[in-house]
Amino acid sequence: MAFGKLYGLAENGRTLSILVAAKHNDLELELVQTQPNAAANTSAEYRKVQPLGKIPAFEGANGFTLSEAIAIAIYVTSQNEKTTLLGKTKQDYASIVRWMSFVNSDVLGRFAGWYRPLLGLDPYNKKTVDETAKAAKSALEVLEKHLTENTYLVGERITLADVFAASLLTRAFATVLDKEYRSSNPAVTRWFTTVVNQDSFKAVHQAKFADECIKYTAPKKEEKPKPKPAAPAAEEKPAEAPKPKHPLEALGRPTLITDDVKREYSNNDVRTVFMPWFWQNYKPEEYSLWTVDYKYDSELKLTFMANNLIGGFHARLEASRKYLFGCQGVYGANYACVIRGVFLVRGQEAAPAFSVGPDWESYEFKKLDHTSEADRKYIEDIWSWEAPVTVDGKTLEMVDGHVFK
Ligand SMILES: N[C@@H](CCC(=O)N[C@@H](CS)C(=O)NCC(=O)O)C(=O)O
Repeated sequence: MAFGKLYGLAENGRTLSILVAAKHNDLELELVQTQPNAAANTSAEYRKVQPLGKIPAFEGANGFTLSEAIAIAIYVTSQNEKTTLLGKTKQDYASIVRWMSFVNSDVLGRFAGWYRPLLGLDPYNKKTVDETAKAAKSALEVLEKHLTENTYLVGERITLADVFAASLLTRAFATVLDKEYRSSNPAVTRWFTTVVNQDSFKAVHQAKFADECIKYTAPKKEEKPKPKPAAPAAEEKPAEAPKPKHPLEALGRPTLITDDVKREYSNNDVRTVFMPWFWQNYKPEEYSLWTVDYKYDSELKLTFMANNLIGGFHARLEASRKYLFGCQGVYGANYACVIRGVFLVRGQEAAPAFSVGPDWESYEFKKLDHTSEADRKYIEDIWSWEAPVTVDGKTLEMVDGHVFK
């Protein structure tokens, strides 16, 4: 039987730290998927466990409840009397709490203020983001300095301080702490890499490292699907400068060219002309069809911000432009919206085309079956921008969207 329930999300740093600590001590926790959206987590029952409706929160099998990531992480870890994660001495223990508190209060918020606007999760203001980025890096200098002289945050072996701090930094390393940052901050990079490569950590989360800091892309004035497009670049147009080969180059030139699909889509009524044309010309041996849905809908706030998020995602897919066509839309209302989409993808896998975008793993890809009536209808609904989507039994109308062409 599980020791208790942990309300949160495995991808959320604060939740992750507790899951890793539990794994390290072979303690079973039941993860109750709870989105980090205090505005949505309003039930009186949840508020009894986490008064502000945030995550993480803990509810023991014995009825004991606890909020605050640090407290939960310590409580869960201390269930193993022999744990090494809480240090050897009272000074070790106090130092562990010191680093946990520092990262929870003075580091995580600054990084979130840097990457959240870039990811389109909060409004973007260049000056604020630049200042926050500086503040985030300067907070991390404290760790760089400490870890230049010490292997771990406290003592000579991994403690809860390391597990907790590294967990809270996973999204920063996956988005903004790029290669350049890592090469000029070797100590914090060496430490983070060591901690996330522990078996107990890897069993819960595979850390990612951004090659380049993600960039904010200003949303374009939205093109509705109907207007005539500028003629798309020819499929075989030679690159201006020598660029590294895209893995999908290996598939060769298809008989169905995405530029033709894009042109047909832009120039015709979607339901009555484009879709019949598409089904007639679709080559399942050359392409596949995928739903591309945002994984963290509950983090979405205002619908225009969700739409900016789609715009940024599409802009970051530039290197795969000739291998993709699709639409993604925002459905629902402010504080209750989702992102749903359908893409035509060169090849039979989604990853080679989408992984050029550093935020591609924020999306869930499910292959559609072009021979299934239901899937064909879904594709037509999403591409025509006309139909609502149903999520958890609720009908959500389309608000806005982007066409990737
Ligand atoms: N002091 C709390 C902060 C918890 C917190 O801010 N959680 C974030 C996710 S990491 C959240 O739930 N935010 C939702 C919101 O503010 O709407 C703790 O340390 O556990």
